[in-house]
Amino acid sequence: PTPTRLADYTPYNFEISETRFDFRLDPKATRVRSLLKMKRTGPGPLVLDGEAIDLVSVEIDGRQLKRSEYRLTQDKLILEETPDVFTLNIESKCNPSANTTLMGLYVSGGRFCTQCEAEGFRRITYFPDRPDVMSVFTVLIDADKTAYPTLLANGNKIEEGDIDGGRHYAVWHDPFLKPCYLFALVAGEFDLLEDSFTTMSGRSIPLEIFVDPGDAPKAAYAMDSLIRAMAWDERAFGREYDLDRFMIVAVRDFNFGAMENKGLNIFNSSLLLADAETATDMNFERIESVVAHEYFHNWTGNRITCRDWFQLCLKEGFTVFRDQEFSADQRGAAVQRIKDVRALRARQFAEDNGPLAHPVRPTEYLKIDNFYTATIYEKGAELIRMLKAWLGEDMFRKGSDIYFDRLDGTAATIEQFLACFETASGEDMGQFMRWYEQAGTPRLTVRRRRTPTKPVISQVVSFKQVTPPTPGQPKKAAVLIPIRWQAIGENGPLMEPQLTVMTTKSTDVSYPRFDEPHSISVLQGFSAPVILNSDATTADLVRLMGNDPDAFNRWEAGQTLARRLLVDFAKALEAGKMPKTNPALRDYCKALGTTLNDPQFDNAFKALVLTSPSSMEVLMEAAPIDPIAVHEAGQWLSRAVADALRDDLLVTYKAMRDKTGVFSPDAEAAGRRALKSRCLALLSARFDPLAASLASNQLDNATNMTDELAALITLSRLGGQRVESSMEAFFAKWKDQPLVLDKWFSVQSMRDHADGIHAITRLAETPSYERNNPNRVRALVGGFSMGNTKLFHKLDGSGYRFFADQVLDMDSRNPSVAARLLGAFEIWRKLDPRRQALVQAELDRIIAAKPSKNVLEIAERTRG
Ligand code: B3K
Ligand code: ZN
Repeated sequence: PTPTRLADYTPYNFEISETRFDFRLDPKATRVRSLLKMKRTGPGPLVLDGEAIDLVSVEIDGRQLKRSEYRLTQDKLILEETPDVFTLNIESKCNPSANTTLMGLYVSGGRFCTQCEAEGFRRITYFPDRPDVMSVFTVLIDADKTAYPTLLANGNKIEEGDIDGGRHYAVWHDPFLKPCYLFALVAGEFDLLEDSFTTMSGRSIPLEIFVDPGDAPKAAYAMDSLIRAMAWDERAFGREYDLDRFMIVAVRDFNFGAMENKGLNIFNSSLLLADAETATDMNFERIESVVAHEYFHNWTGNRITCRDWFQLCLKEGFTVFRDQEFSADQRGAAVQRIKDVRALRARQFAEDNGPLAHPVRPTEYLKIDNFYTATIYEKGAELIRMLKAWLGEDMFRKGSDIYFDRLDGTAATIEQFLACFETASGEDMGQFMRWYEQAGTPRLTVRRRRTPTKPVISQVVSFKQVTPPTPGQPKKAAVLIPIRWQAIGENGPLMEPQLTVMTTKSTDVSYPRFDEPHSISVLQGFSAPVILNSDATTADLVRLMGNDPDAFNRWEAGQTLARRLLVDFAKALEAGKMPKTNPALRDYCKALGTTLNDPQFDNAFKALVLTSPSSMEVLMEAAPIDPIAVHEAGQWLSRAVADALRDDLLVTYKAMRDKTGVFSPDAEAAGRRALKSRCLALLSARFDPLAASLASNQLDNATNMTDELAALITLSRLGGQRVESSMEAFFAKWKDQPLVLDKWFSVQSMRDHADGIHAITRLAETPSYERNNPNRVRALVGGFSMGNTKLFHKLDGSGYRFFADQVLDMDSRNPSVAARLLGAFEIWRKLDPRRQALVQAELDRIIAAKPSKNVLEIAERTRG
């Protein structure tokens, strides 16, 4: 297969001034008629995309074309000759009930829904399926009235009525120009949750969330989040909602989280439905941020869209940045930043330092579905954050205002985006653009130069940057790195925070002499997405943990200490030695205790300080290494912390118990539960009866899913008698709640079962395992590959084999989900040689099985 290349971009040779679709819905044979008013803007044939659909007829200006007048290939409809201005009518058929790819029009739980981004519209009817072809859509839906009482599409409903044969219809009109990837259609029986929002100009917008019958109360938190997001976007970016209504629909079968279709967002029900009994605090948090994310796309994505899919980060990076800022505003900036950076390190750094590394704006792809990556989303968001750090708050806002003003109604590029900030600030964006073009995580080394006189005083901080080679990019140039830093003494900061904008490979900055011992807090707030290599000593890091006014770096200092310990432990364990207690470990535990007992810090922050770096971070730093040694190093560190702080952890655990008896999903209450769970998890690392009895009690008395699941996970780690019966009881209690059953599958998939892979295989064979449902498959196969270190990486290769089988099995039905699962192999070069050989064999087997383009692209790039 030949890749699509950014360098080959050419504008489409037609404009579509009007687009009408007429859907006659039938699960097995849906008929789609289109009417397109075409105007030629360039030479060449008319080429339309179409995939897995049947063409019935083509007409130009009312005349049906003979078979010899058009060409039909696997995925194109080509008309060599057309007038310059004409009306095109096409009729086609598709089979939504047989569509297991969940792209295009499909059926979920007896309801019709669509997913068109990136290239799903071509599975609905023949059309130029590319984001730079924008048009005004009018959509008529006609369906059986009893089975499909609700008929929805984008925009405003302009007509509805009954037709013969028990059918009815609705006509929807979206006045805003949009590409077809933002098209949506939904039909079925739903319950409705309604509210409204009054915009900054005083328009009252009805808000409607459509869910499966009975689920309406579970949409309350999503509604509340939506209203807060709408108000925030007005405040923070001056963005007002534009249509007359805003709708969200929840569906159970969905390839990813959610989709920002104009005026009609479609959500995976796992990111929309929540209540205390069935959802964890993490679920609530994700719902808040994804509801906001999709809503924010209305301006960053819909009003201004992407010229081509290489510009995906234009909408995704900016929108992730916006949702992160929203969450920071709602839940506390430091805690939010820490969580975002943890995720960035575990996922994006792993991607950027492995075989799948690609620039934030890639230059070629086989399947664009494979590029909805942590790099495009999360690193893309980091670039916007750096832009803001560099230009300052006011210039950043000025630039974004120019962007919304200048490019509204267009399909834009990264260059056009940056030009707005250039206009606002007068700064040259040339070097900043490298961040979009160069893959790989820059290494930033910081060294203090000390004067030879006593007392030892640093006057100069030297920074050096290097970006290692990535596939296809051997040489890297220096990037612009905004570095926030500050000197910190025994009693707090000795100077104002500084911003150094580094533009060269190395730079020195000096600061006044201080006569007291001090440390340098570098990259405050994580001001750039780089890997920091610092010469900070244990004493420096302990000082920063206690005194850095930047809460992020207080946390970061603890992480750096822990990371060093974990790397040492992992290497020792791999060599068959027991890790040794050492002064650094004692200092680390002591500093954790100080933070834990300091009343000025909030509980959510303390929970994060007590969480050590992810195994992924340690694996990357210690590579190549036995992943089980990394896993055990983590357990070993937890145990050391728990031994040192046992009493404090127990006191805190008890103090964090809820005394109100009323569940609230807010940040404060969630922070208490997070700290409580963290204490329980640490205590359980001692494998003593205390933790087991705490967990058992918590499980028996839990009144919310956060506590219930935390207890279940703790028991499942402890093993022993209670696990099997608890797992069975949990299953029996929740078997009718699919979102909770997903949690059960994921806990099961991560257990270190006594009979190894057989237990996992059995799970995949239980009747409640739905092989066509992405949430269920992600719970089992994703949970296993990302969360079951011992069984996935077992040296007999059984884990890798099972995983590859599951990927291939899924690929036969749903290539985009299968390809995403396969991402679990991206770290294979970081493993020890024996495991590398095992994974390589599985990758070869996958490639030899002639998989879908999606899986082939990931397998081949991973294989290298
Ligand atoms: N834009 C969609 C993602 C579509 C993924 C297509 N493979 C959701 C989002 O980022 O908001
Ligand atoms: Zn998005």
